[in-house]
Amino acid sequence: MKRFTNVIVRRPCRAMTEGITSGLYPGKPDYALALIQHDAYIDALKKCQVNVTVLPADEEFPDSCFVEDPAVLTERCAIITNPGAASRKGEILSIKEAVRNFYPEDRIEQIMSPGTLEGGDVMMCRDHFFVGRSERTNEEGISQFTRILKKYGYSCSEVKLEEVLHLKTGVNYLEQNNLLVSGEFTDKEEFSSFNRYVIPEDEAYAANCIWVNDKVIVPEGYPAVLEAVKAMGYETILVDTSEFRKLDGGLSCLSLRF
Ligand code: CIR
Repeated sequence: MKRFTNVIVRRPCRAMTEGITSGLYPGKPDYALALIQHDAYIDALKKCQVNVTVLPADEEFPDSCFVEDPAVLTERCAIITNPGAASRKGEILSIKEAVRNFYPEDRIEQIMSPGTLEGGDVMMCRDHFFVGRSERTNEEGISQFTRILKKYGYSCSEVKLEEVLHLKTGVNYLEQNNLLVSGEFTDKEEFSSFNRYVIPEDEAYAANCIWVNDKVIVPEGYPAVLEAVKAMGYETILVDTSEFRKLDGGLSCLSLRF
């Protein structure tokens, strides 16, 4: 099944070494290696029948390669977010410019202050969106987001986060009702109707896999998750994300898929 036609990514900038990190995965990113890994990520996406738009690095914003956070792109509208992290708020200007190439002006919506929302907290399951209430996404942001989605015929429900950075740090939808769940999301009632694969604790990072047109991109180094995704019947592509992981970034964070 082909759901996505386009993908937007942004090249990592040198300043990524100063990006936000929880320190969960220690070390400073190696910039040269990050560029090589980013190239491999783009190659993987190109194998998934999508057109990849590569935005130039933006040195002003260390975390700007994580393009998933400043926008949520759907089939019917684009929503420019208001990131909860102060150092990331300015990322919305250039992402809006990029989004204008794909959506008419009257279909570009915006989350306004005091509402905050980051795309990493948004998980799209067909016409329903789960949104994480996190340290980056607040109640007001969620209520604006819900109102916007409703206008376009989508529904939305909130998931409270206790431990992880973003919703998709710990749970990801692989279509066909298949869900990867880890940690605090394992027993959540709101996901009980999905076919859930529970990620082993020592592979928690790999809960963040991405489905792109029937292929699943899996981070390198997580054999149990790789086997599980294959057993679900998906063709898999491995990408090493070690340098982005040091900034709490995963596969989904590095692209907007629409
Ligand atoms: C941040 O803390 O904002 C970045 N270092 C990582 C963002 C990861 N994005 C995502 O999960 N969608």
